[in-house]
Amino acid sequence: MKLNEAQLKQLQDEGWLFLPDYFSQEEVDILKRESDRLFTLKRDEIYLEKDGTPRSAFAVHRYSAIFDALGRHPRLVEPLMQMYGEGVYLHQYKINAKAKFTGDVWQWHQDYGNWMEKDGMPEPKAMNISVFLDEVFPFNGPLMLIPKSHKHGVLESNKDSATTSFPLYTQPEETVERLCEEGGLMAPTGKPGSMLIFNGNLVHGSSGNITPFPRKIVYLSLNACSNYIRKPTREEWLAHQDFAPIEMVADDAILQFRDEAAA
Ligand SMILES: O=C(O)CCC(=O)C(=O)O
Repeated sequence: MKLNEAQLKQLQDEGWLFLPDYFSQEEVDILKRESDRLFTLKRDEIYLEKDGTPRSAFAVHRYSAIFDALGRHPRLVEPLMQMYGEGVYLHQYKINAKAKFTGDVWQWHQDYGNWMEKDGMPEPKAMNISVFLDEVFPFNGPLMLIPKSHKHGVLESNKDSATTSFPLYTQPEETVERLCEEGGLMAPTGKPGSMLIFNGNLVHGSSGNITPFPRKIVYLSLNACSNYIRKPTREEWLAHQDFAPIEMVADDAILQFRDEAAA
């Protein structure tokens, strides 16, 4: 799937693009069921909240054929190839599960600042493309984005790295305040199957979830192949080192798993 001129302009100017109903309910049901299964596994790539509820499952293409297919899906891969004019590879791939009642915050940060400093990514030629697995409401810890903040490039960050998740360089409160005065703040909400793309330099974060509505989002961080990381310092599941261009699957690839998902 290719983006049209207006969508490309929105991404360039605002740093994000939201497309509701991008995957069908049947596709989402297959993905959701599989994500529930993955969070029962005990693996180093699966992180839990303090109380043991699911937090993030990284590198899901390595242990799930269904998520491998999603990571090669043309509706996710083609827009990024279109933007960069070359093949892209998976830099990071995760499902973030913000559990009902206890789902914790993600501090304000820029992804590219982390990819540059921790992984040695030369240029901001990488973006996040995500799919909602649950309905995202204004109240169950939606991802919040500061529009236009990507235009500032890599911002000075807090280097202490301690967060409620894996170590990340975060943004100081005064920077967030200034950027929000300039660009406002928005949180895309919508049905399962909605898709969100956002620039690697866009400042984002999310608050806790004290509602009875869980909020699972899948994130692919796709990097242009020529922009492969030069100095990886983190666990491989946080910054992959298979720099070969993604080989795409057919558009109906998720639906091929319908019988498996029903079993
Ligand atoms: O899922 C969220 O709310 C935020 C996730 C995020 O920013 C990250 O994993 O880098």
